Amino acid sequence: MGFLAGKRALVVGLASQRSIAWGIAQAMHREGAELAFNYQTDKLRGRVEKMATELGSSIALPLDVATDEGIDGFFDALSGHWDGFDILVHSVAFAPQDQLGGGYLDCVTREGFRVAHDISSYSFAALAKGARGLMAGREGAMLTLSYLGAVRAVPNYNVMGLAKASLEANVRFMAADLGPSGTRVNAISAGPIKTLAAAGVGGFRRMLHHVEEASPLRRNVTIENVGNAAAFLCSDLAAGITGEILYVDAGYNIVGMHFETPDE
Ligand code: NAD
Ligand code: 0WE
Repeated sequence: MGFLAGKRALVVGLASQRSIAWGIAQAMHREGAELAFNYQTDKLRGRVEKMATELGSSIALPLDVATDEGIDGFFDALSGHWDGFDILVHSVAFAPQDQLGGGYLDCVTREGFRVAHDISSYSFAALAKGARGLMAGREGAMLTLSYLGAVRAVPNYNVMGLAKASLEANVRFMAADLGPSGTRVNAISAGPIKTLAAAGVGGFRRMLHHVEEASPLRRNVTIENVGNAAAFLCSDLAAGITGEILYVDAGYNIVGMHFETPDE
């Protein structure tokens, strides 16, 4: 029996077969969880419904996290399918394109800052507010996805780094708030992976190459690597872990300096 047998997981942020959310959903399905999904736009509906079906789920509902009405309507609709659930996965980030290429101060604007923080950080708390009732009284878990730019200055990541720093603080405040109700809250800080969100980013291939050279494991991570860690963190195997940021990055974040090994 899988280590998520009997658990229901809502996965927010599935867009394609390359999505980190897809790696997470596959691992959770393999371990016996029942799944529900959202799709952000009507354009994504068909694709998300098909992927849901592949994992034995018939629940795919519209949700754009930009408005409270959207979030309220989503949980109303979800409660027609489920009387409660155990796991919330938040795999959502967005900043306007003009925020992500060039020097930080040249790029950052009041509106860019607002949107990045709203969609990439506040939305996690907003979903938790909506999910709270349905998740209460269980040994539940919430999980979000962060990136190293939260704690280091990474070229071009710019205001998204500030939004991820806010998201990581959100994890700690939510963990402290929800712990007494039995809900754990954690994040995975993933290494770079070529997904749709990474597709529009200039120089992404160079970043992947750099991680391959400099990380202790001398490789990039996969959505399967992230998915397995996510399934663990959201399972009772991780019952003692909350408020944590777990790096799934082939060890890249621990390196202070790197020399080529002789055969490289
Ligand atoms: P992705 O494009 O597959 O997923 C991003 C998702 O965000 C999409 O499903 C999109 O629909 C959703 N989204 C954006 N704005 C939304 C809104 N207003 N309402 C609802 N949904 C919205 O890309 P991904 O790389 O799988 O990203 C998932 C998460 O992983 C993000 O938080 C990202 O910051 C994080 N992350 C990605 C990487 C990477 O290199 N790909 C590394 C570390 C962390
Ligand atoms: O969090 C992310 C990507 C988030 C993201 C990506 C886009 C591209 C398209 C947020 N908003 C947008 N808006 C768009 O219009 N990652 C961790 C992947 C990523 O993105 C980078 C990176 C890495 C890594 C951008 C610059 C530098 C590094």
